[in-house]
Formats: sequence, structure tokens, C-alpha cells
Amino acid sequence: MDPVKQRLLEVGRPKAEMLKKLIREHGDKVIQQITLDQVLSGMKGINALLTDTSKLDAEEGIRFREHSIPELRANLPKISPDGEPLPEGLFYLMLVGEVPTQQQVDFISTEWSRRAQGIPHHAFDVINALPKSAHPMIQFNTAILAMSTESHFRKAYTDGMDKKDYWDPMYEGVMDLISRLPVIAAYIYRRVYHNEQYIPADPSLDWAGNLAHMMGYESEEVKRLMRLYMVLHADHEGGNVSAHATHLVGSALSNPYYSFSAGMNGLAGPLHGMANQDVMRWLNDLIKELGTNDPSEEQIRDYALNTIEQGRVIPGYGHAVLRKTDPRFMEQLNFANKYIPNAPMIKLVRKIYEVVPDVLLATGKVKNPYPNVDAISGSLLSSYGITEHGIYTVLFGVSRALGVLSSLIWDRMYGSPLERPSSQTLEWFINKADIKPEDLK
Ligand code: HAX
Repeated sequence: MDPVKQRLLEVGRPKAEMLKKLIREHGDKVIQQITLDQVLSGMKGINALLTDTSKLDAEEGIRFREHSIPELRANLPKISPDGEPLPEGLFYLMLVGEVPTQQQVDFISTEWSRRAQGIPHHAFDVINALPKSAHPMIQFNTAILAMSTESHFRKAYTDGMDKKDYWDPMYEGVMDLISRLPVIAAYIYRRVYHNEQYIPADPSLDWAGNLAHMMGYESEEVKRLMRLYMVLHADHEGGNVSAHATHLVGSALSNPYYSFSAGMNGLAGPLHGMANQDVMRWLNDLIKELGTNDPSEEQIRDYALNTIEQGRVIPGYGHAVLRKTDPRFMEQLNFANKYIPNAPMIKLVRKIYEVVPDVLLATGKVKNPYPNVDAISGSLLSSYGITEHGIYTVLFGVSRALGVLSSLIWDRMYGSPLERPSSQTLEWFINKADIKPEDLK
């Protein structure tokens, strides 16, 4: 058995036993009172999901298996001491719950490089069958679904596998899928934006470095940025749309390709991952309308106010859980300040950060007026020449696979059941408020 899988089994089986015992012996414990508002405002703050890979704190931000982003930077293996942590290491940490050694990370890099060679040809054929004008997320998701012909999980299930072993073919499928996503993403990028001039993978490179290479970016700085990007977008606990959708669809014992595809359909929404592309549209429209990429604070304030008055959102700002500036925004800003402090788009992002929170606060309704991860990621990529905004959500998706798919393996390790909450009618909720419909007229 491969050493990552072996360690996962050693760590996973006792935890799965603990969970069973917890439910059996303490299943009737009341853990939370919930309000009508919580249910009807997007189920915010309801503790309804079991996710171990990461936890989001409203004030502090994300911790991956209890490690903050600065701790990841200090503790995870890197290619060079001043570089960024390798996403392979973060995957191991999220999957196994332990900080990996360099050797374990090298194992994953080599394994992903090997597995990436097994992409079925029809995955490229279905991409090629789509018009180039189809959004890259459509092409990405179509290829993910097409690759489900290779699902180990479906085969093991129909062959009659014991439930307690479901995690095993899920692990195999997840390892295949993650290994192949950078090849698919780079293929779409070169197809749509670089005249189908494809660049083969370099098996000597790490997973994220290879993605930059296959997209056509050879500088070490872009490879560093890609490693950072892949780490920062990997997971955001279990309730965000892409994680929740992957988990929910997986609960029907759908294979990892179906499950991840569901998550990616959610990521493609403008309130979630597509916000990174929308931020660039908003910034470029601002530059065009004001005729400068160095506007005054007053000009930015008026432009932002105008967006709100039109009943639109300012993309890249706000969050359903966070109540402070997203540390993932800050990490990217720190990277930019270190390597490209004078890039015009970075200067603009800094200026907007000075102005927009007050504009959003003044609405009196926005719960978090601060920037999220998407407020800067596109400006950073475009400052390095990756100016094709349509690919940004795909890059987010490649990264998000690390978290949601390690959680999916844990779902099968835990023997998580089919997810099936109850729904109620509007009349039921009105009744619960001890009022009559007429009281609301
Ligand atoms: N601009 C304008 N209005 C905003 C806003 C923003 N950036 N953020 C929130 N609001 C509004 C909401 O639309 C809502 O208005 P209504 O009451 O009229 O419906 C009100 O403020 C309260 O919203 P909230 O409770 O603060 O925020 P939600 O939890 O409902 O939504 C969102 C969180 C992230 C969806 C929201 O802040 C938003 O739309 N932001 C802009 C889009 C964006 O950047 N999305 C990416 C988020 C991070 C992420 O998932 N990345 O993948």
C-alpha cells in the first residue's frame, strides 16, 4: 500500500470508530438552538457539517488542521527556504492531519506526476468539441465529468465492496483527479488564449510549478505565485458552496468526479469563485470610465457608491463568515509588496482597500465590509502577464480540489450517511413565529 494511504488508514480507522461511538452513546445531546433567521438567511452559523480539514474563524480567518497560514509557511516543506509552501504538503496535512516530511511531499509530487499521464483522451475530445468561446469553467467541468469513466469508486461499488473500505477507491480516484486538474486547466488556457500551442508537462516539476510551466510561465516568481495561490484557495471549512456541494453530492456515494463537478458548478457562481473574474471586470470598468488607473480616493468612492446605487455588489468585498480583512487577501498583498510593489494594478487594489470598506459600512447592512481572497488574486496574476480573466476561476478550482476532495475521502472513511435535511413551507415558518400571515401584511 502507498505510504500516504497507509498512514491515512492508521489515523482514519480509530477516528471512524470514535465517531460511531459518539453518535451511538451521545446522539441525543442538544448542541445548538437555531433561529428562524439563521435558517432563512442561508443557514448561516448552523453547525450542521462535519469537516476536519480546515476551520474558519470569523475574526482570525482560516486554519488548516489548526495551522494558520503563517504557520503553514513556517512548517510545510518548500522548494527553497524563502519560497512558498508546496500544495502537496498542504494536501498531506489536510488529509492525514500531520505536517509532512520532505520525503512524504516528494512522494506525492512524484505520484501526481505519474498519475497525470493517465488522462483519458476523450477528456480532451470533449473540451475540443466545445466552442472556444465557452467559458473556461464550462470546459473545465465538462472535462472533469468526462474523466469519471475512470472512476475506481464506481467499479468497486458495483463489484460489491464492503462499506468500511469505500475510502480506499475514493482515495485512488481523488489522487488521479487532483493529479490531472493542472493538465486540464493548462490545456484549456492554451486552447482558448494561446492558439492551441500546448506545452507538455515537465515531470521534474512540482504540481503547482508544473501548472505555471504548462500555462507558459517559466519564471521562478510565477511558480512561487502559483504555489501560494494553490495553498491559499485550497479550503475554507465545509460550509462554503463548493465544499458543501461536493460533500452533499458525495453523500449519495457519487464518485469523486461527479461530486467535485458539483462543487465546481457552485464555484462558478459570481458570489463565490467567479468573483475573482468579476473583480477584474469591475476594476477595468472603473479604469475605463475614469480614464486612469491611478484614480483619486474621491473618484473611487463615487464609483463604488454608484455600483451600490445600481443594486449591484462590489466584487471581492464581504464574506458570509469572516468579519475582518481576509488573511488570504493580506498574504497575496504581502507577496505583491515583496516582489512587485509598484505594479499599477496592485497600487489600485491598495487604494480601493482604503476607500471601499467605509462605503460598504455606510450602507448599514453589509456585515463584512472588508476584502476577501478575490479582491487581489486577479490583479496579482495579471501583473505577471496572466491577463486572461476567464481562467481565474479555473485556477481557483484546481486549488479547491485539495481541500474538498481530502474531505470527501474522510466522508467515506467516516461512513457519512446520505444527507437529507427536512424542508418546510412558508406557512410552517410563519406558524413557528407564533403569528398569522395577516400579521405580516
Ligand atoms: N457589495 C455590495 N453589497 C454587499 C456586499 C458587497 N460586496 N456584500 C454584502 N452586500 C449586501 C448583500 O448583498 C446583502 O444585501 P441585501 O440585504 O439587500 O440582500 C447585505 O449586504 C447583507 O449581506 P451579508 O450578510 O453581509 O453577506 P452575505 O453573507 O449574504 O453574502 C457575500 C456574502 C460574499 C456573497 C457578499 O458579501 C457578496 O456578495 N460579496 C461580493 C461577491 C464576492 O466577493 N464573493 C466572493 C466571496 C468570497 C468567496 O467565496 N470566494 O470564493
